[in-house]
Amino acid sequence: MHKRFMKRLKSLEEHHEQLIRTPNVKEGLSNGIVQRYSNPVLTAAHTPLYWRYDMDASRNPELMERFSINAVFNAGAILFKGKYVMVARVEGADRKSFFAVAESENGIDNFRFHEKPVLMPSTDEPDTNIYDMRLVQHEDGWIYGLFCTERRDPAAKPSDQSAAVAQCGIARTRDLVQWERLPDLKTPSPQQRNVVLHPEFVQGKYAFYTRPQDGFIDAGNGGGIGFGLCASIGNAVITEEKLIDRRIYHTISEAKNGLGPAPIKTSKGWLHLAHGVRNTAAGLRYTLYLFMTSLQDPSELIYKPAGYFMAPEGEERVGDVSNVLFSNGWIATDDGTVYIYYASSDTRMHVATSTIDQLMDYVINTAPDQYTSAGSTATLLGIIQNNQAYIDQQYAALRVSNDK
Ligand code: M1P
Repeated sequence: MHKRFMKRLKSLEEHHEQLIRTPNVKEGLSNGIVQRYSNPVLTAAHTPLYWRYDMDASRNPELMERFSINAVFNAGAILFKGKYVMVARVEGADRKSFFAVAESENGIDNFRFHEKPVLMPSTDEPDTNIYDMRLVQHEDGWIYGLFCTERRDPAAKPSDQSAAVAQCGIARTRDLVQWERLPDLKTPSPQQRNVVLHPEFVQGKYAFYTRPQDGFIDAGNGGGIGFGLCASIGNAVITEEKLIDRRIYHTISEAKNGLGPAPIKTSKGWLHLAHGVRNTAAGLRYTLYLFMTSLQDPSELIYKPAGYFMAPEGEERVGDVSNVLFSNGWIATDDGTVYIYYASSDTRMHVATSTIDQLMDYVINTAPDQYTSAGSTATLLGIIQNNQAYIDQQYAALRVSNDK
């Protein structure tokens, strides 16, 4: 029996190591905005074997999983001590999520989880579920992790075991190991998800991007991505939320939207990555979009290209919640490279790369939404007109080759 156990353990270890060491290569022709890669960077199978299996042959003779992992997704990201670090949402087979740190030398592959998951302290009101951390190195010196804390709706009837209240949990750390939990953010909205801390003080205060919503799933009257200031992070209360990117009929974010990671400061403005959600006959569809706000006032929208810049493709389309791309982590390095960490279909993590210059060019020089078919056609006709010299040359070449 011991021999069988050891043989199985060796195979599991070999498969696991092979998975982690699989090199990632650039996938297909980039659209000039972002470059996708061939393999996911983190999956449930990347989690350490010693999390999932009891390695003692006498307690676990069949070497079966004792703690199954369902998915690894929606990771926050940060460059920490020269390493590309993700704090991933790891979801067990029991549906509870927790955070775990994984790091890589190059940001593209070879992500390996730290030995233990994060033991997040709770507030006086214990969390039922915590997920989707946004990491930010704030100018006050702390690394903050803002995340969603979910608890059963106290007003729900006993027959309703799915009604929940989502709020923004706040924790801070200096080493990504010890976390200090602060009181949850208070806002005028009954529910909050996708809250992000701005990396700099604004008017001497902590600045938050919010996503007010009436219900757990429905945004309801929550009009879009909001912005609010508060003097203290130890007792964070936002009394006024200003809408900076509202939901609009017949756009990619007509149902709801939410900010992804903390914005990146560029020479022309704050670069933001967000997700937009629209309804379809097949359910909700989540895509990613970019916009820019002013350096003087990060709540003032200055550029927003029409539509998405990334949508689910190929295997990204399928998972626990299909047709979803979600990103709450990106890293900009000193050489101008941007590593966009995104999850597909609430199941796995991927990376796409770009540069600050490319993303700024995309955001500044791509036409905004005109909100009608006629408006979109006019935008397209403008591009075709600008390309007239190229088109004439193409058709002239075609005529020559047809005449031969
Ligand atoms: O299932 C898709 C996403 O749904 C929620 O995001 P939002 O609040 O914007 O709708 C979150 O639960 C997120 O974790 C999840 O990926």
